Amino acid sequence: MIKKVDHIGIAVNNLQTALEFYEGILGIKCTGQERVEEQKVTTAFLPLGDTELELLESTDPTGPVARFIEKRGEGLHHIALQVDNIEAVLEKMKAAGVRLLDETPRGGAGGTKIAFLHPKASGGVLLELTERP
Ligand code: CMX
Repeated sequence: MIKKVDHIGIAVNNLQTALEFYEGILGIKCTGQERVEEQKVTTAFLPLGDTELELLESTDPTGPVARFIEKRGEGLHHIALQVDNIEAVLEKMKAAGVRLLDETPRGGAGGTKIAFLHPKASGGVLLELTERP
């Protein structure tokens, strides 16, 4: 059902400052940035091996990343798991009684379809399901 870790999301106050470390010091090349209105974030993608890091800067103080940073500070925000058929996976989870934040997929960066599970369902880690186009 799950193919691999698609990406790891890291909430940051400022993308440029974070990139000075991730690109400048670690040398992981950023291949693009995208503003995702629905999630109230701008993301920067840093492919790394078979997966990637996704830096997330909030574009709105009411958005999920802004609220996360306000409560917990910058840090690991979510792990995204890649699936082939997100609707089928969501149906299976619904049938199993898993607590979902999204019962139907939403639009994510790069034309992906995404859906989140509640962190209480998965050992305190916010999990995202991602289906790539
Ligand atoms: N990781 C782990 N736990 C988290 C969390 C996170 N990122 N965010 C919140 N929590 C925990 C809180 O600590 C809290 O736990 P306790 O009850 O033990 O204190 C619980 O989840 C509920 O959190 P809350 O603060 O009451 O609720 P919020 O209003 O902050 O909402 C969440 C939290 C996860 C439901 C909300 O952020 C959400 O719907 N997220 C999904 C969308 C999203 O995160 N989008 C940004 C990324 C977009 C992208 O990748 O493109």
